[in-house]
Amino acid sequence: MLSGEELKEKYLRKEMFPTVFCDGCGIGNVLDYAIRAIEELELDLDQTVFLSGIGCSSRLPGYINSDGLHTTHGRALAFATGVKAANPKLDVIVFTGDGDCVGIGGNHFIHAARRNIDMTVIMVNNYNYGMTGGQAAPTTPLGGITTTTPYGNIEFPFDVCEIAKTIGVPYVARWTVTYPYKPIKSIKKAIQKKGFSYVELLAPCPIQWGRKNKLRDIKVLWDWYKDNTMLLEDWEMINKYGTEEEKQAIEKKIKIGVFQDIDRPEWTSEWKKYVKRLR
Ligand SMILES: Cc1ncc(C[n+]2csc(CCOP(=O)(O)OP(=O)(O)O)c2C)c(N)n1
Repeated sequence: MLSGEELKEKYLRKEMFPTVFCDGCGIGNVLDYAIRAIEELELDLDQTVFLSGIGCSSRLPGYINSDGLHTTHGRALAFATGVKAANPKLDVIVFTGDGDCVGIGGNHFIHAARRNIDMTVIMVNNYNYGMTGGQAAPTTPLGGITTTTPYGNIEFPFDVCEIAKTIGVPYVARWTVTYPYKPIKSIKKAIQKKGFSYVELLAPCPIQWGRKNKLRDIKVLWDWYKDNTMLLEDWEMINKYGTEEEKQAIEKKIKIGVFQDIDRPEWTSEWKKYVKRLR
C-alpha cells in the first residue's frame, strides 16, 4: 500500500499545494479517498476524466494530475454527459458540492440520473454554499443557521440519496468523511458500476457552517457526525420493529450506508445498440 506522500507524488499536482481548503474542512479527505480508490482499482489516469462545477469542493479536479474540466456552476453533469457520449471508453468522475449538484444543478442531476449514463458522482455535502459565504443550500437541515437563514432554516432539505434511489440510480451511498474505510470502498464500487453512480460524503465546513451552528471547535464538529448518523440497516430495523420511544430517538439521525446497488441498462451501451439497429 502506498503512503500518503507516495500517493501525492503519483497522482497529484504538487505545485497546487497547499490547498485552498480551510483548517478542519473535509474536502481534502474526499480527494484522499478518491485517490486511494483509484490506486486500489489501478485505474489508468490517461483514460480518466475528472469534472466539477463551481464551489470549494469543485476545486478538486485541479489537484489531480490528469485531464479535468472545471466547468460552470451546476453544469458539471452536462459537461460530463458530453465527455462520456463523445468517448464512452473514458472513466468519468465528477466532484460536486450540494449547491452545485442539487441547487443550481438540480435539473442536470435528475436527468443525468434518469438517463443512467456511466459516470461516478462524488457529492460533497457540507450543508451550505461554502465558497460564496455560507448561504443556505437545498441540503441545509431544518433550523440550520446560514448567512441567508440567520434565524434558522424553515425549508425542508432534500435527501439526495432518496431522490437518486427513486430515479433508479444503480449505485447510491452516503458516508461521512470522518471515517475513511467506507467512502473508499463505495467510491471503488461506484467507479466499477456500469451506469450512473452517486456517492454522497458528508463533510465538515468549520468556517461557514460550524462557526454559525455551535460547532466552532473542529474536534466537536468532526465528532458531531459520529453522534448524528446511523447505519441505514439499523435505522430501518428500529423504524420497523422498535418501540415508539426508540423510533422517536432515531427520527433526526442521518442515515448512512448503501441505499441502492442494482443493475440497469446504461445509456452509452444502449446508444451503441440503437445505432447498430438503425444501420
Ligand atoms: C451561475 C452562477 N451562479 C452563482 C454562482 C456563485 N457561486 C459560486 S460557488 C457557489 C456555491 C457553491 O456551493 P456548493 O456547490 O455547495 O459548494 P461548496 O463551496 O460548499 O463546496 C455559488 C452560489 C456562480 N459561480 N455561477
